[in-house]
Amino acid sequence: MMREGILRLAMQRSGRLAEGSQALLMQCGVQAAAAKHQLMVQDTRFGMEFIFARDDDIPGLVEKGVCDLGIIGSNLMEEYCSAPNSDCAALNIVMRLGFAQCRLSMAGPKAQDYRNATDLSGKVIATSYPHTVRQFLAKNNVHADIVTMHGSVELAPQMGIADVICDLVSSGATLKENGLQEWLTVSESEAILISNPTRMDATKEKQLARLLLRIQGVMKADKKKYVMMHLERSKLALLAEILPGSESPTVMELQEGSDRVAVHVVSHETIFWETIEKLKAIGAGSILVLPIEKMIL
Ligand code: PRT
Ligand code: ZN
Repeated sequence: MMREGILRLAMQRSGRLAEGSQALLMQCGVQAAAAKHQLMVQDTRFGMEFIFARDDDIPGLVEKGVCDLGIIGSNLMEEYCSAPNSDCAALNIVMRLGFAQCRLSMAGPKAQDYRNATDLSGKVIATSYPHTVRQFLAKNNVHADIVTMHGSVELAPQMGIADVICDLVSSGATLKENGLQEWLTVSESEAILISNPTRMDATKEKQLARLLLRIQGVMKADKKKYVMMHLERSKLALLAEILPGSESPTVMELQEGSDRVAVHVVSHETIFWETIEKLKAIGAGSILVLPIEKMIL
């Protein structure tokens, strides 16, 4: 079914992807904010529609063409595509979005000593990602049992349901609190934008290109900073080492006509206090570090 009309994106209603998705779209100048119980909203000015759903439903909505785009974690895409009957070929990863980073990892009680995938042999693994785990075991030629749980997976070893768990980890605090130790990363994950290209007409493709240009602009600008300072001309060569990406700074004479010049540069990395200290050490002064909102190259 080719759905006519406005480009429609499915995003998580609430949870770990919701805030990042909202923030990204807002930075793109697209209004996707909804009232508390609203499940659909339109930005008529930009020309896009947003559906708020549980993340688990988003790959299916995009695959069936109910929505043209979706924002999910790449872990969910992996799970969806590992399931026996999914038509994953219809889904396309349009862009990695860089937020909601985490990893799907094996973890076990601290006292036990797990190291490699082969240590899973004959064990019981509790997880919310059974298809991904099944594929991982097959790839490593290991036979183990899988118990599917939809939450509180960390409790499984304590409750005697499983020997190990395979769950998402970001800071590691939850594992620690439950006496578990991470010992093997199955896959890394971040938020991704997915589409179903077979369901999109030329008008929607054009609209998607507009959105992508904005997302790229926001993401490029994200870590970058605009740095301004005064510096002795003879020290300019040292800048590139301290500020990566500052190969071609804009250099301007100062009105008082000294050896010092005004330097403007886009730094490709976050400016930490250590970086400022290094700039001070080569004699830089009047240092200003400004955020960059958009960057279109
Ligand atoms: O209601 P809905 O079905 O939409 O939400 P959900 O409960 O299924 O998902 P949610 O909001 O928890 O996660 C959505 C997505 O966020 C996941 O699919 C991942 O792509 C991403 N993400 C990033 C995470 C985490 N980080 C994360 N830490 N998802 C879950 N966790 C959980 C993890 O399961 C564990 O319980 O957080 C706990 C561990 O966190 P740390 O920081 O203690 O290690
Ligand atoms: Zn979910």
